[in-house]
Amino acid sequence: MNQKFYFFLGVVFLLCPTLFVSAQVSAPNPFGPVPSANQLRVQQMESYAFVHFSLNTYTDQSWGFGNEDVNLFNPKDLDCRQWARTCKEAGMKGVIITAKHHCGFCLWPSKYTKYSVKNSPWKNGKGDVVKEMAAACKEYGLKLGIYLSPWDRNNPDYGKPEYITYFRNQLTELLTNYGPIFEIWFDGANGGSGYYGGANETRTIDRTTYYDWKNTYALIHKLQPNCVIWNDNGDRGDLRWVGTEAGYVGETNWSLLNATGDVPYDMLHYGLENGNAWVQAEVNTSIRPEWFYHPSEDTKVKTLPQLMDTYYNSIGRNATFLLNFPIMPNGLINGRDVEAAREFGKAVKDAFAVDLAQLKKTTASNVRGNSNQFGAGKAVDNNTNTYWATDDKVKTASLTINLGKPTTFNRFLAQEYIRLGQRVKAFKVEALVDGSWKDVANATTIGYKRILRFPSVKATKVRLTITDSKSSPVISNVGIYNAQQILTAPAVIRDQSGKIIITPADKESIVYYTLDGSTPTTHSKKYTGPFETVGKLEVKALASDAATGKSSSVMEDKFDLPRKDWRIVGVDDEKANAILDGDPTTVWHQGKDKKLPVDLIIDLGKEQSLSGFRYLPDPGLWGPGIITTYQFYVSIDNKEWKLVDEGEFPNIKNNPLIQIKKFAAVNARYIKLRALKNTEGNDNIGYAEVDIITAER
Ligand code: FUL
Repeated sequence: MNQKFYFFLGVVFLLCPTLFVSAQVSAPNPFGPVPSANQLRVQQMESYAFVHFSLNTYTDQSWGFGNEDVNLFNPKDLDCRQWARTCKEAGMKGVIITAKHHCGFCLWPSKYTKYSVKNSPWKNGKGDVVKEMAAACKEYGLKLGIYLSPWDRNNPDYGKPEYITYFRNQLTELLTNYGPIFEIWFDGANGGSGYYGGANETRTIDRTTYYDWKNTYALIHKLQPNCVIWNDNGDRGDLRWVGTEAGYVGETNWSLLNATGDVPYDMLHYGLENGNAWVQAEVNTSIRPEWFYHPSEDTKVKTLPQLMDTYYNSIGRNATFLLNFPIMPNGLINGRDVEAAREFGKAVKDAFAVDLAQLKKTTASNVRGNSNQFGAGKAVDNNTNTYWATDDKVKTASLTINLGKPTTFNRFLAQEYIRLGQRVKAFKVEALVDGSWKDVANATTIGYKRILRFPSVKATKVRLTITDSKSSPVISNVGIYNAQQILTAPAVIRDQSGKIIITPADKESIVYYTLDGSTPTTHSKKYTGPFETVGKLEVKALASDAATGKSSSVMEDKFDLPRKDWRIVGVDDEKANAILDGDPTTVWHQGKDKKLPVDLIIDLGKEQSLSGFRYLPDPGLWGPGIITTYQFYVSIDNKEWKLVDEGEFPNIKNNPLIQIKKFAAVNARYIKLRALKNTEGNDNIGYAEVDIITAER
């Protein structure tokens, strides 16, 4: 080699020392548990759908008892392609179908039971919904998942060892005949009353041991090596439930748990910072209040702001998002749900269409070994396989993105390179506004993805500072967005006296409403404050932004007679009126001295014709004292009581919705809601609201 060449090498060496150092810098070692390839694949899917369809669809129930007639199942227009199209338009990457819900009815012609589509009138018993779903998924490029309820209220062997063979036989059918399955879902509701082949009894099992999960998992791994397991039966799967079906996970969300031991609610919700197993969070919720289709919920389809909130509170908090679509008796998703899904898919796309940080000049307070390979630019290079990393000992560090000119934004997104573990414990975002740094947001964990929302800021630079981390931070992506504002529909309540109170989410917007069932517009009556009403009532309201003229979706609510003259009997606690104030967020719990059965007696002030009641439980996560088994009595004189209804509130623990129970019309002045059992197995009984349904005269 000649001298010139050595001279050239020397110059390069002097000018670009980092080039030479970088060759020797090794990547950070993984820290703590890391996701498996299957877990990572599902986390990267971000959102996927549920479809709930079974005999419940035809009986207007949430949980079937197991004795419902198979002849009810006869969808006239079943079209799994419509379901797949809807999921696709919502931006979902897969669909999990309720192949078998708790009632035991199978949507596929299982060889092992008569209780399936093969004995229904649909397609003369020749149909297979799972097969049609699998074909539709393939056509639309979606992955297929299976919900197979371990609890089977129809099977005569449920509770005996024989049922486990049956359960595994069904699992084998589903995991062999329908192509690749990305996720299998084992619901936690297990054991209790049921038909059980005619026994009509209550059967109790230990859900942690009865199913012999170890061998069931081995079967799944053998048949579908790429399938993840969701299991809420005290046994760890690949993903965890987040402790609520309301559509959010904790703001702090570790993808970790311990491999063994109990998982209390708070751990489901927040994960476990120092857990020894990777069990990522999956937020499951329905596009309507309930999982199965109920015509009464046609006006309760989640609005765009509600769906966007769920998006930010799941995907934006390091979880995957599982959104349910109930199927109607005709075999289709209702048009309102289709529209909501479409709007949602579009709004997410629009919000994240332009990443203002991408390829912008970015610097960092520390770069691993000063190597370009781990430089600040790797966080804005639109490639989540590369990352900004710091030296091993560094636990606080910052990254500054130069936007070049004053730029308006209201979202900040960050991602850790989780193949090396979840590390960040706390971080903040600041913006350089008119030459000085201003705090924009503070948060805790990042994980696979974290998105922060805040009021619009106009700044030239943005700084992410990791303020605390379990190990040196490894950030694969940072994004800055200016998402469109979406107006939220107002909340409507009717207080005890009968006053209607309408509250817009944004105090500056104007509310318009109607009381005659018509759809409100900006020409309808303007809301100027609470107003008195009498009798049964339907209120529809929207919020409108004066500046842009844009309107929210419409909030609709129906109210029975006002509860003006109602009085809670035998209770000397003013707070008890929370039950009657119309406000779903105020709650009251019976005193600690009470032992089950616990009664709530209400004097309605005068005799009325009653045909049902409503119970809204305390929606809180901690010790809400939700009633699961009840009796409902009425009386003319508060002495002689008549039992008019009794039973269970299905799935009320996971989904604490308003419960509506109807009975044959009866005259009464007093009502008594008797709690026989609660969700916590103790005597704590709480209520947000109790109301009656008066009979039409
Ligand atoms: C719950 C079930 O009991 C509901 O019916 C529904 O299937 C939901 C996804 O899981 O625990």
